[in-house]
Amino acid sequence: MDIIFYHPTFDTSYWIKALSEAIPGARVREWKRGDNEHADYALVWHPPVEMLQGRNLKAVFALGAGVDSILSKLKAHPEMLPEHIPLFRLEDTGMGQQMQEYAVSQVLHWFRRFDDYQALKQQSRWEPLADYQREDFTIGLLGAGVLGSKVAEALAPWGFPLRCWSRTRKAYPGVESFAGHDELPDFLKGTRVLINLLPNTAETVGIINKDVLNQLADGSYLMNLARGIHLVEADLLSVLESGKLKGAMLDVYSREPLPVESPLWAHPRVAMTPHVAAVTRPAEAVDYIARTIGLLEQGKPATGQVDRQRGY
Ligand code: NDP
Ligand code: OXD
Repeated sequence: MDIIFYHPTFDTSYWIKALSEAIPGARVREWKRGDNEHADYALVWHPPVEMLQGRNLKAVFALGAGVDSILSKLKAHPEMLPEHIPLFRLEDTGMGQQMQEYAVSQVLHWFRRFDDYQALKQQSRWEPLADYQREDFTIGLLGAGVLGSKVAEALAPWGFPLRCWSRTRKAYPGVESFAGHDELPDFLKGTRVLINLLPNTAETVGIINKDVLNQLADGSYLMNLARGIHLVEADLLSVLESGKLKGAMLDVYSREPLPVESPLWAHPRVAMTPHVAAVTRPAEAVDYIARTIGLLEQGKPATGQVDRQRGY
């Protein structure tokens, strides 16, 4: 079995060695321009069109959870990957735990008013503040798939009211489920902390806008852990300005790296990380890919296949 690998930044030699060890009999090679030799599987991130085009692949694996970049390239170059070739993505593979750490630590930071105490410290002010109450701290998850459900699971023991919004209804214990566009207003009403874990699709672009943010509880918070394109950054700034929103924690941006001239850098109530909320963990990813290739080779069903019509 022949496997080609392409990632613009990963340590390719590590991956080739780990994949060769995990998949008995596999010949794994780094794909380089001009390589048109046979391949059964391709493992990719931001692949050049010629890497995939015209190959009779058994499957392609995206080396991340979001497949928006590959699907948008496919719109412009449908010949790159004909419909009959399945596209898989990484499901969890260690990202769930990282998202849990990120979300829980930031929710607790806001709940314990560490943002306010940090601001008071800047002014050398010793001022105990009133506690927030758990029942006033409803957490709403936009997106309740692999990562959203993991975050809900990690937040549950802390006793905050939890709700999620997705395309289809969920039955996660202790989480109120809202589904579809019609139920979005009810989901937003009373939500104090909005955590975004939606995929980037035609329906979700710009979904976190002024209209949506203004429907949240007063003094609310936003955590964007999914894609920058979900958030209208100018609307975030104006809703922070109005006082409706108290703070935001952003991991993803409309342009990455975030340009130095962005007003987000200097905003005192915007905290930021550089798209590191959950990174691909090589050992777990190799394990998942090896297991999935094993199932495909045996003609058995495997999870993680992207529905290209749905866009995620
Ligand atoms: P999943 O596909 O497992 O979950 C997506 C969720 O969004 C599902 O619950 C789905 O609903 C819901 N959804 C999709 N479209 C709509 C819609 N139009 N209306 C309402 N709900 C919708 O994805 P993951 O949880 O694995 O990942 C989520 C995203 O996180 C990725 O696409 C990626 O962009 C981002 N990500 C960011 C990282 C970072 O470091 N910042 C790292 C990894 C991922 P349903 O369940 O009904 O289908
Ligand atoms: C991903 C990401 O989608 O890193 O995996 O954002």
